[in-house]
Amino acid sequence: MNWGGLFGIVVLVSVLVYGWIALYPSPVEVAQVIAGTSSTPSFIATSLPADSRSSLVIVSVEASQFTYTPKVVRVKSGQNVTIQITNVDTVHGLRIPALAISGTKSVNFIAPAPGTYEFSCPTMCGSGHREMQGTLVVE
Ligand SMILES: [Cu+2]
Repeated sequence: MNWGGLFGIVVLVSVLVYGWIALYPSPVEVAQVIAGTSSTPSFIATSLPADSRSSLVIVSVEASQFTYTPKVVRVKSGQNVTIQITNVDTVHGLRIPALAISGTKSVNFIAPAPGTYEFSCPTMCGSGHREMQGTLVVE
């Protein structure tokens, strides 16, 4: 029997188990962070400045011939944004050329640097198709 090898394995397993218990987030912590109710998420690198952590934002936009409601969508830089598109009459969608994204039901993106980004309809939807424009304002 190699007692030195056995001792090494016991020490290694102990360190791994301790590390897992000490570092692994509990389901409650995960839920608090997802819900945004945790002020100090212990398992996220706490050295990150608060504003660099992306938060989930869902924005609803209605698309109809030939406009968007609302026509202006405001988000904050760094936010993880999903724009959900409700097509009222026919298939429209939303395209943001500056971000190289397009979708007919939803688009998801990390809000870029502050500024204004035009969006428009990616689907030929009728005579007023070219009028379907809006603005994403990133603050
Ligand atoms: Cu269109």
